[in-house]
Amino acid sequence: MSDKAQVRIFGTVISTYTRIVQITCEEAGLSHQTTATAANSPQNRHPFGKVPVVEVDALELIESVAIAQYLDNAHNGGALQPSDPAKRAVLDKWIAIANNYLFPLFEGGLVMPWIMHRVAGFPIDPEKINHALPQISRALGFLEAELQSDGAWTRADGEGGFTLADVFLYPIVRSLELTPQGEVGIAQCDHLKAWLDALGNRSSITATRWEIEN
Ligand SMILES: N[C@@H](CCC(=O)N[C@@H](CS)C(=O)NCC(=O)O)C(=O)O
Repeated sequence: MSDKAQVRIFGTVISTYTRIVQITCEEAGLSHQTTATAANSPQNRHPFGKVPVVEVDALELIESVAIAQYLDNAHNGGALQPSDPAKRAVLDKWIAIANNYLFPLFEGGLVMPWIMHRVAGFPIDPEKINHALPQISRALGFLEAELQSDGAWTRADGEGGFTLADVFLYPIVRSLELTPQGEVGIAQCDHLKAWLDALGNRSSITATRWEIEN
């Protein structure tokens, strides 16, 4: 597949999964353009009302795993994914953990309530936040413990290189850190904080920063 495609991304301005696709484009050296499209708008073509939707190489793609793998395979020589089956299983495990457990927990418990508060002035419901905190705290403890072992996503390629696991996990964990309670929780996890801070300087991450991070 030819290099240097133009990627058109349709997604909300502050969206974890839109950022995941943007980071993948940056890593692959692909130029990309995001058109603000609300998930619940009639313009959104995702059949389940999610963002992003992507146009690239005359394809219309949905679902961030499929999109990120396609961009990396077709335009980046698969550099973000190990080919060895055992290492591949570690990578896929971490992407699944990010999507199935961490994103719903962080997004519903803290990230969305705070975004709605900051952007649209919705009141914060302390009861709802307090209800989510023990589970979020357990999840952060799990990530911290994994980072202290060889099983973490940072070893997904067996060597500690940057992979699609980082691409998925960074925006999910970073959006939690942008909430007051998430910031406190992550500050107590030395390894997780160090990983976030180190990636915070990577060019694909700085190029896709949200305005609320500045
Ligand atoms: N499985 C989808 C998930 C996408 C997703 O949940 N996107 C969020 C924004 S980060 C969304 O569309 N939220 C709107 C909603 O759930 O109503 C993917 O991987 O692309």
